[in-house]
Amino acid sequence: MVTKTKTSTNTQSSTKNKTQSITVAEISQRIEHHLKFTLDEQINVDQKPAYWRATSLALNDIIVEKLQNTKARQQQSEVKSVNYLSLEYLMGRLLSNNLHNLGLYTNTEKALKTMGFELADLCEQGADLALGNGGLGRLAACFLDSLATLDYSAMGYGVHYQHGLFKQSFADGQQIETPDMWREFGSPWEICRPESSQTIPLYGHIEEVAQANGTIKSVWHAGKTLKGVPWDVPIVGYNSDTVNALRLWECRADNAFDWDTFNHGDYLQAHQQQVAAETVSKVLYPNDEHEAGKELRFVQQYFFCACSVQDIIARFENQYGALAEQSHWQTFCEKVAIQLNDTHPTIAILELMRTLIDNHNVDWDNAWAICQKVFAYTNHTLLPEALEKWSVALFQRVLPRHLSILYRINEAFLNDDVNALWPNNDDMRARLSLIEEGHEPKVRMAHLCVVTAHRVNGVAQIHSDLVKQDLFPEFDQLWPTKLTNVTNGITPRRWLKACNPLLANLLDSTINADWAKDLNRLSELKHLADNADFQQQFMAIKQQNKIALTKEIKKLTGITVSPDAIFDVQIKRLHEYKRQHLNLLHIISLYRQLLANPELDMQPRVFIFGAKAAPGYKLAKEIIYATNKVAEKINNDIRIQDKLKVVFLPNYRVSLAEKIIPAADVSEQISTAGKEASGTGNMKLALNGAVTIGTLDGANIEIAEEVGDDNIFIFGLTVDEVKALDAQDYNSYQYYQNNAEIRACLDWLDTDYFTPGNPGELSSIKESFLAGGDPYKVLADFQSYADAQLALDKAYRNPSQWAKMAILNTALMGKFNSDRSIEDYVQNIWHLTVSK
Ligand code: OX2
Repeated sequence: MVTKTKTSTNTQSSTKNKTQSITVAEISQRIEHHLKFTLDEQINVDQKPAYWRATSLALNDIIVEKLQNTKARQQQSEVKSVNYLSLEYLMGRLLSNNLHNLGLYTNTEKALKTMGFELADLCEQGADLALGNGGLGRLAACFLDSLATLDYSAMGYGVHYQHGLFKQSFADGQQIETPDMWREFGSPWEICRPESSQTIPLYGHIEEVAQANGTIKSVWHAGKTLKGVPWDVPIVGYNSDTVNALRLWECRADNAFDWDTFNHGDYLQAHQQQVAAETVSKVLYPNDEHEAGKELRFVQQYFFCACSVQDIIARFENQYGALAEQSHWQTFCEKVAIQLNDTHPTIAILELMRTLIDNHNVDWDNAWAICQKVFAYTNHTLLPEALEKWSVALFQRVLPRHLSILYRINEAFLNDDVNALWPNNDDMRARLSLIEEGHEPKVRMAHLCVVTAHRVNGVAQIHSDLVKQDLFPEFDQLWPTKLTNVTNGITPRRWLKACNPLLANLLDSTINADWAKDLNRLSELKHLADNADFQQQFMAIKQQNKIALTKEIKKLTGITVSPDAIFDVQIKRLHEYKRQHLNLLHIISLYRQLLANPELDMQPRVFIFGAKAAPGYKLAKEIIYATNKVAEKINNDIRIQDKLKVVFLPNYRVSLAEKIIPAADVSEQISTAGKEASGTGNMKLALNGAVTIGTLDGANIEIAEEVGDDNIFIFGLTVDEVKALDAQDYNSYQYYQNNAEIRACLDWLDTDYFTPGNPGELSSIKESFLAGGDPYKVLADFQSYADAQLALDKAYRNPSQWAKMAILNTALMGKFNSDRSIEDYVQNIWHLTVSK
């Protein structure tokens, strides 16, 4: 194999210490330079946005240099690289994190002080990059951080949404959505790469053309083309030599095609084409774990996959020379891994097949072998409504060539693999087929992923077990080593070092190691868990963080809460399976008890919620409304003497999570067992010393294994018990009839107590539990949850017992470092080597 060109560099020596040695004066100079020459601002203008931008640009200069060095080094060492394909990235803000990861936070803080600014304050100016919905998108962001930190060569691929996840506000308790404008005035963190633009064909028809050698070749005549323009966001590793990139595709009209050929002279019509093309990357679909099956979403997914696959090939050819010979593709498999983050990027499989066969003349068997070696797939959910299926008719119209390839894959799969294990078994063929037959035939995207990928992983042990047992048992029989587990993780850089500086300082002075890289070192805190002095320091920090959050709550909602109360936090997307309404029901029950007995012996508690509901998810929005209405009543009821407060913080997002998590005492992880694949908020909260109240679901199980039964409050049905209830036809009415507390709370919702003058406004919640059948077993778990809450209240009132629990939670989260997850992927799936 001939290597094209090897860039000669002198970047072999480590640059990590170089950035750390950038002085305060140098940083000031760089900021002033951008104020003057990039932003045309007078120096010392008292203007936070300008200083935020200048600081970000100054930092970006340093980062881009490191990015270039990284690229040269990775090229030279010819290491394998992973391409992470994800429709979602919840990056949050970048300034503070990039500074921490480069070791420049303190010096920049000093530089800005001399200019009259607080760095922490300036960081608040940045918009969140909210290019995702929830856990799946945040996981992708944590993984990019870890890949760069561990010096792996990686490219994140995503969509450059003009509008990320909508902004949420409340009007009389109802959720209002407005567009997110994260780059209204541009973003200092992105670099446009016009030279890597892509032209993407779609629609049209296929022509079967006879070849000179007697074979038939399918030629796709596209009806339209789109242009993909890449924007790179640098991903800075923590205390490492590496800056990788997140490449986000923006969709534009393809001028050469639409503008000239078709619309010659018709300027306005051509402009329409432009507008239509731009809608493809205009908005992030705000559905979390629910697929709506809209054509625009399908085109968005395809556009993204096609741009990314073409770019992966172009980058490979750029380094190793044009992919002319068959043998060269062997190298491609050795150098390229592609990870599909859920089924959203599945079309990448068909796009690579198409490109290999149609554009590079690779024969079918070789093309298929390459795809099987390159692709791996992560499953994030068992919920049937989230498993993507696209109508065959839509596929046929938009991607006729891809559909014909899919049919051929299916034929080979059914006739060879399925038939070998289950000969002439029509039932099994129908069950496993890539096509779901019926009134409207559909393509099962997850089946295509499993059939192609060399590894399929779930995201927590129990979830991966259920993927094998319940979701894909036949696939597991067919390929016993394909299905595997990689337990999720979170980056301790953002989720402790940057967001909780007080605790980070305590850890720095207690642990003689870079715990933010080697999180297992936190286990050294174990022997201090009983130490009165350490307990006092640890809890004093929690108290300070609570005071800070108290101020934020006041600012955002006007509600006054006491930092002496238990801060009980449930922050995640709003979904029935996550059971915010179980939490609400318990709050209503506590309120009832307090009204009956205002002297009730309990620690005052503030229940804090943060959650966005998908705009089309009616019941989720009703749960938000109900929580806000119950909160309004409780917060203004002087009879209960501030023992109970309920706060629903608007516009929950990464940057708000960073303020809530350090202040949390209690972490609510209360999904119905078997429904939450992993959860990652549970890990962030525990790492910051919150004690979990949770079900035996997702990663809660592994958190419980790490911290031990004494340091977590587990309640509720197990997965097997949930299944047993379903098998015997779960009857939620029984719980309503037999449990007086449940009955009283639900009946209360029918009155106008919480919605004066408007009885019945909250009845839909009660109805979902009764007539609706309570699909997520809220009533079945209620008593067990209330009992666990009582035990938790008691534990909190023993300060040294609680402090010990909190410390042990922080101490024992080492496993949930996303660096560990990445090393698992590297060992079992990607087989990368470090580029040093
Ligand atoms: C989420 C899962 O619901 C959550 O349990 C998991 O922690 C997260 O992905 C990261 O793995 N959309 N979001 C998810 O799954 C899907 C589909």
